[in-house]
Amino acid sequence: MKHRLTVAQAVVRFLANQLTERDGIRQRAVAGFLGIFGHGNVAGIGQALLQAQRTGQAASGRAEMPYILARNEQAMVHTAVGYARMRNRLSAMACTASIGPGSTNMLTGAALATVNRIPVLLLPSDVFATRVATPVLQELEDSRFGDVSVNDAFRPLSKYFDRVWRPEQLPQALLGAMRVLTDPVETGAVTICLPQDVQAEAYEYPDELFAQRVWHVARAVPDPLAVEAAAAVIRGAKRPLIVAGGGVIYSEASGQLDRFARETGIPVADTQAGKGALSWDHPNAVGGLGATGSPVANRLAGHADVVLGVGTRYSDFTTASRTAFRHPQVRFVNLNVASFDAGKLSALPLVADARAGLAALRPALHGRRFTGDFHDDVAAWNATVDRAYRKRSGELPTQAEVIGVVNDACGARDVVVQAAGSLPGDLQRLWRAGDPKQYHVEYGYSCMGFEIAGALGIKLADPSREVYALVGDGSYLMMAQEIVTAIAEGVKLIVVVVQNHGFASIGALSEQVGSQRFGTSYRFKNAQTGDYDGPLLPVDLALNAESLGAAVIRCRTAADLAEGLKRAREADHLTVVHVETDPLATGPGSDSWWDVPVAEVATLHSTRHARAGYLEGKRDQRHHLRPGGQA
Ligand SMILES: Cc1ncc(C[n+]2csc(CCOP(=O)(O)OP(=O)(O)O)c2C)c(N)n1
Ligand SMILES: [Mg+2]
Repeated sequence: MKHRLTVAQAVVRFLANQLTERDGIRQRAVAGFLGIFGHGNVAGIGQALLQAQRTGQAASGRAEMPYILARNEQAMVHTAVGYARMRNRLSAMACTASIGPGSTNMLTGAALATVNRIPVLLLPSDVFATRVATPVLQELEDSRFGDVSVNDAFRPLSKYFDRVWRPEQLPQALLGAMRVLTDPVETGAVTICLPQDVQAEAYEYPDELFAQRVWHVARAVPDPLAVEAAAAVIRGAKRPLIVAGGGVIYSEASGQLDRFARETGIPVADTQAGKGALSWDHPNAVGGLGATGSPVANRLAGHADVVLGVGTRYSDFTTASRTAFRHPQVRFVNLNVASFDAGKLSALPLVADARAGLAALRPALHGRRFTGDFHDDVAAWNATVDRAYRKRSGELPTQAEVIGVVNDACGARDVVVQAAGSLPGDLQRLWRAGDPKQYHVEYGYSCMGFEIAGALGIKLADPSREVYALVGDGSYLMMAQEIVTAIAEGVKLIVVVVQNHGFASIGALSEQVGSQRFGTSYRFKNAQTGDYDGPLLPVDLALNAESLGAAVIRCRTAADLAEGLKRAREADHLTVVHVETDPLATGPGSDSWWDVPVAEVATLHSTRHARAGYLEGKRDQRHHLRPGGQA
């Protein structure tokens, strides 16, 4: 049997029949489409989605492929990322965009997905394969190359890229896309460019293309010799430390990590993506590691002679730009599903799924136990966090207080979403995560504007959880429009807007590097100085949110905020809670360092002073070239 379908119809029907399976649990591999129509996809994918909706509704009362109309293409990729991350990468969403600007708007989202190793399927529309009416509206012509389009910019951002110039190429492209989307090692942005004319072209596709296909997501087991070697290094350690990354959560390895840590006594620090892998009050938890971490974890890292990294990509924030690990003989053992990450820091690589790897490693340690002396430090740090949560200082609440109030309001299963600004650092240090899926800070790409759009995807992935998006005013101004999408879909979010009139984060960083907070506050430009040091701007983000259709609660104090969040929880609709904070009030620090190079020569004293401090920080930077597998 053959089916005469357009390319677009075949794409939709194929995707509706893909499932993933891990540990015996099946789910849809592509749960739905997000999109914005324009020329390029309105007649192709748009028609196919309509047809799928009509036939699905008639047959089962459900669209064969659900569709959500987004408001911005970059944001819709963020939504898809939030969705897939919440589903531990076992279910993803597709994004359809029109030719030209609609498609290139997805580039930032593509990079974000790939950096964070989160599956998203991007279907940018493309120029005519026939080229008969070239240049079409929104086509960028290239006088050198006849076969490139703006979509070629997706190539370096995608883990798999294809362009379907002819209908017969489609099956290979789709199968290739599914392979990468469902592979924990390879996954990230997958891009299939669909030329506008080809989308509408019909072809006799064989029946088998649309048969239900189950993509088994394997738990790669480690090589036994590598387990022995890794266990020998760990057994020989005096002061080991575990670094838990996002891989622990995606692999659902929290139970194994809990057992491993309790049995060995090894302290566990976490990364932004791994936070929540162990509950904050777990006896072995020592908080975040690195530039946004806790001083306790950083002190332990400084003395550790063996570091067991589990599912971490060792970003500069995690390693404090490679100043965190100071033991002269420090060695790394990296348990990671990707050999690319397993080999980092000259580690002894243990290439495996986090859960399977921990399960194999535990017995190989032959009951070796370490007695740590970190519990008093953890208790002292927890008391510091308590004080920061409840510091009632000055007129305006501090950001730490805001985090404390939101944390208190959150139930164990609630989710906090963030991405950029000063909040990720404060959250990593101060947030108390009690569930592996509670803490969702996108800190691989740290993309302003992810928060609301990402929160929408998270809520779609698990409607049973309350989802709090914490948004700085800078991020809000960049990308708040998905509030409208959430309202249209009847998706309840709690959006906490933290108004501090500019970039508290980059302002502080600017000061640290000697740039005097130049150009980082949202104020009127002062004609005398040329700087933004005039009065505050008459911006009212609460009113802005109201204009988008959101219910809004304005808060002045921490007590107001607690009350506002209570009301927001009780409501059944999206609520924006607006609070102003003091941009200069900083919370407890990390005792850590981040490498941001300062001008080597300058006429400004502030820069020269900062340069001297920078060189001091750099003295502790290490390459970590000591082979991890050798004694
Ligand atoms: C898309 C994007 N542009 C620029 C940056 C660089 N950047 C990081 S934080 C920040 C300021 C964020 O301001 P806001 O959301 O108000 O948070 P605050 O720093 O005040 O906490 C900027 C510009 C970024 N991370 N993402
Ligand atoms: Mg701000």
